[in-house]
Amino acid sequence: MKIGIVCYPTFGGSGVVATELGKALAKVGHKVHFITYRQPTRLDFFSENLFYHEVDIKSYPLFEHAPYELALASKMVNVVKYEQLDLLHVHYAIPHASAAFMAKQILRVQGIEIPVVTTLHGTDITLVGKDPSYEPVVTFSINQSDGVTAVSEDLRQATYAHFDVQRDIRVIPNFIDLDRFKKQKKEHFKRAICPHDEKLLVHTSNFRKVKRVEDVIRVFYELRKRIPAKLLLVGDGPERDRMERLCRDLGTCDDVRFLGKLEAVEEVLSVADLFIMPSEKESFGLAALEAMACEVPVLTSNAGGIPELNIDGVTGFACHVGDVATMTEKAAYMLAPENLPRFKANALKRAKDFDVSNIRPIYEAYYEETIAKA
Ligand code: GMT
Repeated sequence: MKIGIVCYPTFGGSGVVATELGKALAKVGHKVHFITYRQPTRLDFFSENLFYHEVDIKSYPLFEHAPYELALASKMVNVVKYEQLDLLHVHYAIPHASAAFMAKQILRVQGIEIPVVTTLHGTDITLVGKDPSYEPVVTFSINQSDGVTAVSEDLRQATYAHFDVQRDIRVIPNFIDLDRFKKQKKEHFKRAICPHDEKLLVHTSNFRKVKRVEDVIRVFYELRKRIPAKLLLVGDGPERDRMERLCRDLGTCDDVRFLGKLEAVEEVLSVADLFIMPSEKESFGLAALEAMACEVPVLTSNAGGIPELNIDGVTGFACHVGDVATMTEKAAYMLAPENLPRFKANALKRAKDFDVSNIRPIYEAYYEETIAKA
């Protein structure tokens, strides 16, 4: 197939899933055309089956905000027409699904039918999409898509709860490339961070409020009173300054390191004993899956679709949002020498269910089904 993929090219989970899916499809012979405003972060190599089309966003003094959606729709029209695409797969509803609808209408007038699949990722539904400033367009463009997928059953239900959507929504979960995300031998790195054999906790996120990084630091603060431990925080975002201040106030600076944005996150995960993700909302929790693939058990909240990934008491624990006391208890329990090996093994076993080789064929089958119906 010739597939167009539209996504945010940044570090965010939806962009990562879109890029990794495109790479996996290209590997088995599909021609994949990425249409984005910047080269996707994980697409920095050459492959005969991968193509990248940059959206030109023309600025003009009259525009306070350049009309990205129009530029994107125009680029979609041209790529579909000249590359003779079979299908457009847009990731994250805003504004990709409505831009795809516009492109579809323009192409129809020219006698070209292009099926559109929209994948809902999370905040496009649970946070931004349901805001009245976007809701009517999101509802309309989901209903106008030829196929709609959500990354968890919880997100599927949330979509029906918040929007007047009549379409069937197929659940296709996030996935992981186990060739890349696997425990690597990095003992020297572990010794440098934890010279006295302290337990190492890791958190990765975009440091937005919804990630509740404060809970990460508070759990760590409480845990450290009970066992020697260190904390690594990977990523950056609006909450980082406040979190650095919190660490100073709590006096944990010597044991906490902010690493900023890091591409090779699997290297850090390879030395972690526990991954922590106490999010307020999380449609799936790709970052937790990345940790599990590196044999790291996960301490999470039970928000959104997380419990569909993290099996409570088996691969980690999924606690109520904001329940720092229980999270601390569970962290101490998992890190105990008699428990940790079991949780690590379970985390890896569960991650294998989400290997890209299991999930890619589900997308391929869904594309074929959508093309046949359109
Ligand atoms: O987590 C974020 O803030 C980024 C966001 C995105 O769309 O880039 O992630 C969402 O999509 C990921 C991939 O499908 C999911 O694994 C994340 O759980 C989801 N985030 C939220 O729902 C908050």
